[in-house]
Order: sequence, then C-alpha cells, then structure tokens
Amino acid sequence: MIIKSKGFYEEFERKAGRKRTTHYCAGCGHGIIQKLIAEAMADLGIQDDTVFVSPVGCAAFCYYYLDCGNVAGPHGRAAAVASGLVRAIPDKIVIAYQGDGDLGAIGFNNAFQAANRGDGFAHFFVNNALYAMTGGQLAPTSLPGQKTTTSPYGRDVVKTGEPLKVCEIFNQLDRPVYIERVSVADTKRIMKARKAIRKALQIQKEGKGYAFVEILSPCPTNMRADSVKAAQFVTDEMEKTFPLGCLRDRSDEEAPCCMDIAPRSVDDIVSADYEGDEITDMPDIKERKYKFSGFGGQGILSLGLVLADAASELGRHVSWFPSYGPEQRGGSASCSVVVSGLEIGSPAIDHPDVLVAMNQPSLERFLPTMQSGSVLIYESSVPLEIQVPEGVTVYPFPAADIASDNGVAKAANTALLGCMVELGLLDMPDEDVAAALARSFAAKPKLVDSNKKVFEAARAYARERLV
Ligand SMILES: Cc1ncc(C[n+]2csc(CCOP(=O)(O)OP(=O)(O)O)c2C)c(N)n1
Ligand code: SF4
Repeated sequence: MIIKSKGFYEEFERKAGRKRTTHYCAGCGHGIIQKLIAEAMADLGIQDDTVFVSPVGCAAFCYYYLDCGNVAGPHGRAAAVASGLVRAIPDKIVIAYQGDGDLGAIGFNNAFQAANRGDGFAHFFVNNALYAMTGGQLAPTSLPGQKTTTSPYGRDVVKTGEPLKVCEIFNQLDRPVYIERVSVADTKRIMKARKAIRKALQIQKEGKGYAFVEILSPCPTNMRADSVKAAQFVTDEMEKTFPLGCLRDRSDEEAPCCMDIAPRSVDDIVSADYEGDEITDMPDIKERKYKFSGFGGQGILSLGLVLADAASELGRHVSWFPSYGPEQRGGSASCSVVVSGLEIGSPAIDHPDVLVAMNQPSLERFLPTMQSGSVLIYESSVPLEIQVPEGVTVYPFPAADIASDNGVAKAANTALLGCMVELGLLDMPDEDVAAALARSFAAKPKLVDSNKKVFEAARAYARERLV
C-alpha cells in the first residue's frame, strides 16, 4: 500500500487505472521534490491557504497531485502569475514551481523581476540541465560540453553561452530573503532539500518575502542513464558548476525585506487609481461601441481619446483600447472605445455600433464585422468596394478635404469627430465634445482654434449633406 502525504490528493485523476501514481519517469527528481512540498504544506498547516502555480514542462500536471489551490501558468510565466497572485490574494501562500527551460530561458525576466521586487512567494526552481518534456534539448543551465539533442557534440559555450547560475544572479539583488541551492540526487541531499523547501514555506507562512530554492534534479530519461547514473551526473558533474549551499538567509532579521501589500479588493484598486469624480451607474445611457481605424499618424488613437475623455468627464464608464503596429507612421492603427452608463464587461469590440474608417484596410478588416443597426462613416476619397452588411447605415464623409480646406490638413480626425456629433452618434452635449477636443490640445494651444474651425466646418457639412 502506498502511503501518501496529506498534501497530495487521495487519488490522482489524471489517468484512469493509474490513480495512485504520478506520470514521472522512474528516478525523476520532480516526484521527490513535489513529495517534499506536499509534506511541508501539510506539516506546516498551510495547505488550505496555498496556491501552487505549475509550469509548462514535465511538471505541468502538478495540479493533479497537490491538494491545494492550483493555477497552471503559461510557459515561463509561473513567476509572473505568482506575482499577480500575491497582489490579488496577499493573505494566501503562493508557490511558483519552474523548470530550468521555463525559468532560465523563456521566463527569465519574469522570475528575475519578481526576485528584484521581493514578491512574497516561494519560488522552486528545478534544474535538470535540459529541457526534459520536449525531448532533452539544451537549456540555459546545460553544462559546458554536455550532450543534448540540440548539442549532440556537447555544449559549445562560445556559441551558446555559459550555464546560467540563477542563484548567483539572484543573489546580486537586494530584496530576496532566502536563496539556497540543494539537490535531490541522494538521501543525504534530499534531507537538505527538505529543510530548504520547508524554510521557504515557513518564510511565506510568516509573510517575510521572497524565497528562492534551486533544486538540482536528475532526469534519467534525457540524461540517457539509469536512475543511479543520472543521480551521479547531478552530484559529479552538475554540482561542479552549481555548488550546493545557502547563499542568503535573512529570515531571522527583524525587518525582513518583504513586500508590504495590504489586501485590496478590485473595488479598492479601481477607486484608488481613479482621480476624477466617482462613477455612478447611469442605466439610461446605453452602451455604445466605437471602432476608429486608419493609418498610424492619422490621429486615430487621439480621436478615440477625445471621445473617451468627454465621456469620462461626464462620469460615464469608458474604455479606450488601442491597437497599432511597430511603425510610428504608415502602419495600421485602430482603437476601440466603449462608452456606457453601466460597468463595461470588455474593452474589446467584435461588432462595433459605429465604425469610423479612414482607409481601405480598415474597411476590409472591420466592415464585415458590422451588424444590422450599426453605422459606418468612412473617408469618402477611399473607394467603398466591399460588400456592406445588411442593415448598416453608411455615411461617406470627405474628412481629408474638409480638414485641408480649413487650413489643417492633418485634422481629418477632428473633422470626423464633428461629423459624429452632428449625426447624433455620441449621446452627449455638443459642448462637452468641443471641450474635450480643446483639452486634447493642451500641450499645443496654437492648434485649438484651427481644429475648432475644422470641427465646425465638418458639422456644417454633415448637417447639410448627411442628416
Ligand atoms: C510558448 C511555448 N514555447 C515552447 C514550448 C515547448 N516547451 C514545452 S516544455 C518546454 C521546456 C521544458 O523544460 P524545463 O522548463 O527545463 O522543464 P522540464 O521539462 O525539464 O521539467 C518547452 C520549450 C511551449 N509549450 N510553449
Ligand atoms: S523526462 Fe526527465 S524530467 Fe521528465 S518526467 Fe522523465 S525523468 Fe522526469
């Protein structure tokens, strides 16, 4: 009979017929490490308060085994998810568990920044000197000369760099409370690993801050060795590059370097960061979804911002969600603005109520998403060659000409704003829109009057020709 720690689920649901065993290969360090974590959680009485973030890699299935809160992070993002969790639920204990590919390669910056901030979680780093799950490729921690599937002649450090010594790198940072490197290659070492894992969790229990434990771990399958030889590789080879030992322990210091994040609800965060008047729900204000789209440099994002600013000044719920390519100018740019009297579910827009399109790609991309009852305003110098969905009202509008005829060729976006006001698409007093437009030029007051002229000319055109 197998006696499991209480930190594990009674039965593992992953595979029918194999509900008592994990998926790890014989001799794998992951199973040992997770057993140490499960026992420590149970013994410290923190199991019900713990959230474990599993990585992508061989350890991806931890949530089938550990009987605590579980979150599966995307590849390399376990530390980032843990950083989010300690902010969202600061009274809980958070564990991030990562392999050396997950942490040392794709996720290094997330892990490093979490350590640098001293985010309060226990960070377990399983170093088996290769990417195991994907078939034994070179990892940042692979040893000089180590043969892997992507370094069949041995790691060439001139071409691929030296093994990343994560403990030593993190030890340059001020805020980690505890940093230790251990191994699970034999019983003596496992007992030290057990102590280190417990210490990292004790630090969490006491709310003292960031604790990092690197664990050297055999992977017999990809080290192409039996369990004994894989363990020997860890002790005889890996430990030369990654010496075991405690690099830092400040857990007994009176004022440990820990984060001080008071629990905050989402409501607290929203109201603390909002500097304007309180937002009260206005059920009479119907939600409207606006999509503005054109080339970068046409003032698309600013157009959305003016509308968002005007609505926000009126105390409405607003979201402004820009999307643009790497090019400052010339590439495509769009923004989604949602204005509502009630809380907004998502800033993303699948089907705009109003589409303002300033170029052909915008029409191609967004016109097919429009539904009956919605409104399209498009720059009329662009030929409308795309099928307009049934029930969509279409307004061609010479925004570019109106802007240049009134002396500001670049103010086609302002002209479009005037057009929208006149067509009654903004559900707000005209003067509030005009005021927001003026505010948008606070840094360039010279442009206020000229844009006002364009705005009024556009309104006059729309009134006479479109309404
Ligand atoms: C974004 C992304 N890139 C690449 C992969 C493929 N992938 C899966 S696990 C892994 C590396 C696992 O190695 P390690 O973190 O060392 O964990 P181990 O399997 O050795 O425990 C990679 C590259 C992926 N799943 N997602
Ligand atoms: S491949 Fe290696 S790391 Fe993955 S489960 Fe097997 S022994 Fe463990």
